[in-house]
Amino acid sequence: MNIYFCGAISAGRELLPAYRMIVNTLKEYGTVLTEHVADPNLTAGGEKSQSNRDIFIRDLDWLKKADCLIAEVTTPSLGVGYEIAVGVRRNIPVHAFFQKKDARRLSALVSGNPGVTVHTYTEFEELIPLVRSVMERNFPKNQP
Ligand code: 6K6
Repeated sequence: MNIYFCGAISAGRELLPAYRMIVNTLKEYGTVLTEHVADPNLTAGGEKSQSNRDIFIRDLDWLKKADCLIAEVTTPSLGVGYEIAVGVRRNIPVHAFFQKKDARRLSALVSGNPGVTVHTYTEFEELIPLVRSVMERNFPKNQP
C-alpha cells in the first residue's frame, strides 16, 4: 500500500518530532512515499536541490500513486490543504490528525469535508496510539 503523508514544511516545522513518529508508524503498514516530510534536514526554507516546479510535479505524481492520504493538520499549511483536496478529488481515504488545544480551530474546509475523516487528540502521547488504531481499523496489516 502506498501512503502519502502530509505535514507542514514552509508553514513551520514545530511538529517535526510528531511527523517523524507518524512516518515510522505508517511504515509498518506500507510504503510512505513522502518520507522526506519527516526529514530534520528539510527546513521551512525548503529543499535546495530541486526547483519548486520539480517538487510540485513529483508530489502530484506521488498523489496519483497513493492508496491513502494521512495528514497531520495542526500547523495550518497551504501545501497540506492542497494535497488533501487532491486526495479527496481522487476519492482515496483521507485521514487528518489534529491536536485540539487552546482556541485553535481546524479549517471548516477540512473539518466539514465529507471526504476527510478527522481524528482529534489533546496530548502528543495520544497521537501514535491513535494513528495505529486508525491504520489497524482501516488498513489492516494482513491485507494483500
Ligand atoms: C519550498 C519552500 C519551502 O519548502 C519548499 C520545498 N520543499 C518541499 N519538498 C517536498 N514536499 C513539499 C515541499 N514543500 C511542500 N511540500 C509538500 O507540501 C509536502 O508533501 C507537504 O505535505 C506539504 C507542505 O506544504 P507547506 O505549504 O507547509 O510547505
